[in-house]
Amino acid sequence: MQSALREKLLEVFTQAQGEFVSGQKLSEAIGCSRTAIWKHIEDLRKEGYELEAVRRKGYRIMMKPEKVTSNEIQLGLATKYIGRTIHYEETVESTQKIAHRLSYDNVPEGTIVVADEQLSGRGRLDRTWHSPKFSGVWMSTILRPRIPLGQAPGLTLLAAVAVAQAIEDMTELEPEIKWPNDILINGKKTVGILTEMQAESDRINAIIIGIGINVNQSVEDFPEELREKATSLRIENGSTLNRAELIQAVLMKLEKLYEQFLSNGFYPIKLLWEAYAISIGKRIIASTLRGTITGYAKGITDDGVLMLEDDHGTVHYIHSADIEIER
Ligand code: BTX
Repeated sequence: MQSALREKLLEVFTQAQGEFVSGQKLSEAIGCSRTAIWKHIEDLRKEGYELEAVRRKGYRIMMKPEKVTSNEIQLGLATKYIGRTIHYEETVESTQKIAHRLSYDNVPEGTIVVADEQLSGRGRLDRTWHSPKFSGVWMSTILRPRIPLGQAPGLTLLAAVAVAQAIEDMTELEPEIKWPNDILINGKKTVGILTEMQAESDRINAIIIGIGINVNQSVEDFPEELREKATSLRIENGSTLNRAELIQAVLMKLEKLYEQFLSNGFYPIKLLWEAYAISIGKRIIASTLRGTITGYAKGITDDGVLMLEDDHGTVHYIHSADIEIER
């Protein structure tokens, strides 16, 4: 929608203070047909505005979308460095992409990139991550740990624990983790985590943790092909959540676990992770870039690598795969 039209329309609704405005009045105020008004209303709905339409009365605004701007996130955020520098944009291609660029520009550790919408949110292996406007947490965090490369997988698992803990604190839900990076609620994918690394030879310059949380989407907000396997906190919890507060909770957990990781290694995090894990101790099918392996998921190593014992008793150490629990 042209932004001038959009602004005008919102202005009329704001002046009406929650009362109905007739289609006629709107079309006069904006200077376009009633059919065009209806189309603009639909566009506003897609942006997260809740508008009620009643025959003969017209339209009224019920709720404006809350944005997750830097101010909202920083107000009351009790972290030392994670989230102290925030790069916010309403709409981006991908927060990961921006975080990579900022990281090369040497922004401080703990800088986060947050958006209200991603046009090409990235999953693993160049898959896409559906990131509609105003309804989720789409965020990337830049960390600069001084650890050997081999310990990096632990950070993906650490991020999953941080998000699971934040969800537990803010809802009645019981998150479960499917190795390595999916958080499921009632068996459906609610969170995706993408960890990417900038390294030179064996020195880590940065680890960029991308977190996508489906927060306030309704079922219809998901594309058809995802409805069976994806869900949002709102769908499962029955109420909307304040996204800025959820981000704060995630950042606080993230910093606490990261500090623990830097001083005591991955082992304490591993224990926390195992308490949420649903894939360990089960027969699973792991699809890796080199092929599929079926077997028994024995556990994870002290660095966060999956140990899978195949039917010949050989243990495979899996760094990256999609796994499915065999039924
Ligand atoms: P993944 O490869 O494990 O998951 C991607 C797959 O999940 C897709 O192929 C699709 O089947 C499904 N999917 C896509 N969108 C959704 C969704 N909203 N909810 C549930 N399932 C979905 C997971 O990759 C890692 C995702 C990280 C996303 C964050 S958002 C902030 C940051 N910026 C960015 O571009 N990516 C990360």
